[in-house]
Amino acid sequence: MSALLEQIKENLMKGKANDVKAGVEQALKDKLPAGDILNKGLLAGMGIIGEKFKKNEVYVPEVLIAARAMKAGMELLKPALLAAKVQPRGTVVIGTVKGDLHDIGKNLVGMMLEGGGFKVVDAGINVEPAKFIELVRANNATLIGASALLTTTMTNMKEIVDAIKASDLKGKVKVMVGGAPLTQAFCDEIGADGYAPDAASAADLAKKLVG
Ligand code: B1M
Repeated sequence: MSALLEQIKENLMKGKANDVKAGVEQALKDKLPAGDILNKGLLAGMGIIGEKFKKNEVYVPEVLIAARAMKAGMELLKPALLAAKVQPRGTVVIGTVKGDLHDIGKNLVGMMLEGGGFKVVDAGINVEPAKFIELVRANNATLIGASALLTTTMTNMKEIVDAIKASDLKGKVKVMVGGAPLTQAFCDEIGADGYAPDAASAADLAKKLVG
């Protein structure tokens, strides 16, 4: 692999946003393919951070800093990706469910999904099932990521699953759920398509479900 792409990957893992930007700038000047800069540089670094996060080798702050470096690199790379017609893996609408205002975990999930190559539409917090569906339709998304941090709001996830099943989106859009009080058993009980315990696993699961 190009030493420059390796450098971008390493700098992203260290969260050095300015160095990532400089690396991407240089790679574009050197006419490296935009897809390689994305996959072998930025996404490769974010993937390793995700694995380390799952194993508790790095924590939330390191992930946030790496994600910020990723964002800085992506801003420069976006025009080249569009020109090269590099497609995202898919579009995910993420949000915190109705009645719930916690968004730190949801934001982290969004960053890891972007780091995994997905386009992410962030519906925000306190999101009604109808809003999830509206955004899915508006963005041709194939996955909903619903987050809940309260035992009193996690039950609202079933409404999203039921609303999808009752609509013409049934079979076309999957629902992934997560948040501290959730379990795989709860996911099965409400008929969601998948549960992920943390942000890195959410990106892996999204790839399995629709990637
Ligand atoms: Co709240 N709160 N809070 N709170 N709060 C908890 C969740 C609580 C456990 C604290 C406690 O009592 N020990 C408790 C819930 C109890 C329960 O239901 N079992 C609680 C409560 C009770 C409340 C209020 C009701 C308090 C009150 O007003 N009486 C109130 C509710 C407001 C509402 O939502 N309607 C409330 C309010 C708040 C603040 C606004 C003050 C603030 C939120 C700020 C914000 O998010 N912008 C807040 C905070 C910060 C917390 C704690 C301290 C931290 C949550 C957090 O951000 N964790 C929390 C206690 C705790 O967890 N120690 C607590 C870090 C984050 C990275 O982790 O969100 O779990 P987490 O995300 C993880 C995974 O869960 C997973 O990936 C993430 C990263 O790996 N994940 C997904 C999350 N979403 C996912 C989606 C996926 C996949 C994985 O797929 C789509």
